[in-house]
This record gives sequence, C-alpha cells and structure tokens, in this order.
Amino acid sequence: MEEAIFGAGCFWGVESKFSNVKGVIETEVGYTGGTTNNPTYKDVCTNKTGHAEVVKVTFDPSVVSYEELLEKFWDIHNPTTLNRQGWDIGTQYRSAVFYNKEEQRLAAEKLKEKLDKSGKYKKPIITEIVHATEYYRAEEYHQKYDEKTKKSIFSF
Ligand code: MHO
Repeated sequence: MEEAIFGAGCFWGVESKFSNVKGVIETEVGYTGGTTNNPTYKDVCTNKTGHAEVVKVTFDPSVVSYEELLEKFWDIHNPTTLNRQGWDIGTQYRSAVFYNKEEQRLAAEKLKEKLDKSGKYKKPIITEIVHATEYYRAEEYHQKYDEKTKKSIFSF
C-alpha cells in the first residue's frame, strides 16, 4: 500500500471524491504543512498555523497509480486560485501536493507542467508541490463528513 496527501480546498468534498476511486483503500482528513503541533480545526481556521486541510489517501498501486490520483486531484479543484477554492478563502484551502518520496515529486512536477502547457487553464497552475511534513488527523466529525451528512437525510 502507498499513501498520497493532497490539499484541494475544504477536505469534506475532497475526501468523498477520492473515496470513490477504485484502488483507494482508505481515506482520512487531516492537517499538514503548518508550524504548530496537534492543531484543531479552530486553530487552522485562524489562518495563523499554516496548516492545509488535506486528504490522506491509502491506495493499492497495482490497481490505481499515483499518476491517476494526481489527475483526479487536479480534476476536482481549481488549481489557479491562490489560497482559495470557491468561497473558501485562506491558506488552509491552498492547492498542494505533499509528496512522500522522490517518485511522487517527479510525477507531480511532470503532470503539473503538462497541464499548464495543455491550455486547459487560462491562468497558471499555482499548486505547491512540497515534501510531506507532520500530518495530524482531523477531528472525528470531519471524517467521512459528506457520507455522514448524506446519510442523515435518510435517517429521519
Ligand atoms: N465553507 C465551509 C468550509 C468547511 S471546510 C471543513 C464551511 O465552513 O461550511 O473547511
């Protein structure tokens, strides 16, 4: 099994999109890329800790490749808006790839360049590609949030 960590805006939606991908074994939301230890959602929302909302994807590379996950990542968000996804504004919503090995970094740099040149976007891709740092699992109520809230509609 391998791991991939992506920041692409509010982690609720990002997690639900990755959880449907064939070959993805597990998803979890959390915070990384910041300067403080054990941040809470409230801390992260102050925009002072530097953490990004991220999804940690555990996948089976014999079923889905890291490159395919990268394609999905760029597909599901707008990578040209700095520190912003739609109405969610702040560094916690930044577009970022947190790689954990050189192969991942190379794959991300390569696809980013390809997408930039493809003419798909009017503006340059500002996704940051950085080495993974300490990752903190987010509070339980943020885990599988979309799944849980959808379920609650039917439980009445
Ligand atoms: N605009 C969203 C962001 C939540 S996400 C976990 C909200 O506050 O409902 O950052």
